[in-house]
Amino acid sequence: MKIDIVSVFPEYFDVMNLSLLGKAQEKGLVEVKAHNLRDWTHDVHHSVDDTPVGGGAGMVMKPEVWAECLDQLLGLEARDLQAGEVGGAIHSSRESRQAKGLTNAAPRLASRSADPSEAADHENPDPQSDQGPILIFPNPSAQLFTQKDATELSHSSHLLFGCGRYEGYDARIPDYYRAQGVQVREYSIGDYVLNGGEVAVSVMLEAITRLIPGFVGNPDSIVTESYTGEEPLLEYSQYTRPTSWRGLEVPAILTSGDHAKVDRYRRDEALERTASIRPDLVQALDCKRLDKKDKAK
Ligand code: 6GU
Repeated sequence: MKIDIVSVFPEYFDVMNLSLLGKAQEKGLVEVKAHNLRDWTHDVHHSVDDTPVGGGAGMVMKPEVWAECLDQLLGLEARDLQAGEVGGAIHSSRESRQAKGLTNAAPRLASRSADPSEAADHENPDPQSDQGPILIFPNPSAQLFTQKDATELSHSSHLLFGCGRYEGYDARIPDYYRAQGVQVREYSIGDYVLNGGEVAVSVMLEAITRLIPGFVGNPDSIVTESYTGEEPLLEYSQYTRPTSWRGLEVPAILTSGDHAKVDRYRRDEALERTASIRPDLVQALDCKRLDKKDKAK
């Protein structure tokens, strides 16, 4: 997987050479490259932002600088869109969302979508079908990044992250690249505000890359964990030896050697914990997947 990151603080990503991600780079599983957005400026001040049109506080990242950078990294020619290419308007956001439905799905280039069965499908990612680079913008006002997104993106061969700082980036940037047939995603990592996208990209990258086959030593360790699979529940509590420690005992069932009972105990604990801490996840469970003993709860 090729990973390009664009930021005004590319040094943030020096840590990508450490730990498991560093090992994965040595193994050739991933190749991470952080670029400095200011390398694509032409003025003496290397400015990347300007005041918001319509007024208000803060600064907004300029579209021209971003586009010169992204065109180069994506291998695209600059061009002016014709009226109608972005949901009936060159303007971003509300008009285009209303025209297309609020979605991260991109209109795909004809050359990339010759086979309609290969259409981008969040429900059923196909590791075999490579749909070209995916352009990802961290944005606190976007949809929430989830384990499902991480799983889908882990099958991609090229991810390009554009880190915004300050009050954000000109909303025409993602619209323009969608109209160019690029798959564009915008994600928030949670309901809180960070100073910029760098930390959010680090979080998303860690969630995505650890799912690449061969990245984690024991692949079993990532299939039972929280948020994973058909039925995302919080994980049950884990214990190790000694079974008796400072007056606290490991639940007796776990030392019984009865695997069916252990599985039942762990599932009950996961369900109870999830219902208490994340009732939204329990509500989202497919009732058909719950067994009779679950329903008795
Ligand atoms: Cl993606 N960016 C910023 N700046 N703040 C955030 C975020 C992203 N997700 C949550 N807060």
